[in-house]
Amino acid sequence: MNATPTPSAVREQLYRDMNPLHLTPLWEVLHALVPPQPASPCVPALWQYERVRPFLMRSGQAITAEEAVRRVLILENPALRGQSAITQSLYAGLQLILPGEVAPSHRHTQSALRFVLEGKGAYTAVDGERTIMQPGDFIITPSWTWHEHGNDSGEAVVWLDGLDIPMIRFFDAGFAQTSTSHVQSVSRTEGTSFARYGHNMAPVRHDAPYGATSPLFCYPYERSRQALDRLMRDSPLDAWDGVKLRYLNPLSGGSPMPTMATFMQKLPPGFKGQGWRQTDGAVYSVVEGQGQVHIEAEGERWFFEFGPRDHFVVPSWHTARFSSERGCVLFSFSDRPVHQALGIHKEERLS
Ligand code: 1HN
Repeated sequence: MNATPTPSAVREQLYRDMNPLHLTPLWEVLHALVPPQPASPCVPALWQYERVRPFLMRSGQAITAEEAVRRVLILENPALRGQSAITQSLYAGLQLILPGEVAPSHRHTQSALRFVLEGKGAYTAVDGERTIMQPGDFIITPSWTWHEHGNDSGEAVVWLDGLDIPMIRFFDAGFAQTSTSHVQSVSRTEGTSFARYGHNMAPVRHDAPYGATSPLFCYPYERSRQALDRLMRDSPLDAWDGVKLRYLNPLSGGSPMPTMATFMQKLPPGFKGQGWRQTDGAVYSVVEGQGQVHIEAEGERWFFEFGPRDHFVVPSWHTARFSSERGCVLFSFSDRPVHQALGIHKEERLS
């Protein structure tokens, strides 16, 4: 006589028998699919510029910008190696262009931001208009616009690229084209987009030339820095963020790109911030000064000391708090606009 099979044997047999039909029981994975709170596979990480820079310069000897198309070292989340991702939805990399080089013209559905780290005088051309890059400038490449970079200056120029690559990959919506001409012809003088949209004014009969993306290609550091300095002097300090502003699409009041929000903040000397967590994982680029970030999630802790041009990532729903003895300025970007569009953005501020 056969003994009645145990429930677990019945189940194992069921799983084995239906496996060829590509069927999987939900009850084995349900809790992982809808966790009680976000459980990001990403980990916090820091890239110190002084340790990264030598490899960036070596890449300058190993390959030309032209051959590489884009000479970039990708900042990969240590928990997502091989995926070209710094969070599940965002890509970040450091791009080098040497004097005389051109990174040839192409376009893609992925949106890109640049944040200039080192050197000045390189340009990025978008849609027939060049923008000369200065350290601290935040520059946009809207989805599906022709863009190339060049360097007519005498110095190496390095910037942070932030793209929505993993997000577009998730939607299987990536398209790209290489231009037949390396360098697009200039059709507008430099500063045209800034004159049209950069002064809290807009052309009377304008449309939105780049859809949901800001028509302003460059947000100069000088302007952002002035605003932060002024607010630091005579406005109350936020206990979590110091003084923090978000960059705007002047035509909509929303984020500069539909997939990525960008921010700049200043922490005063002696700042000891409170902790917060939010669902949008964020990438930080240190502009000036020094500071520390404490990060905590699920009983694990991280502590990073950062200085100019260092980069770090705070993944979704990790509690972070800043402190700074001497003060600092931080640029950051995240996928917040997508969370907001989906109605799933959450933030908690601890006190
Ligand atoms: C890209 O087009 C740029 O235009 C930078 O500078 C990084 C990473 C992946 C795909 C396209 C650029 C990129 C990229």
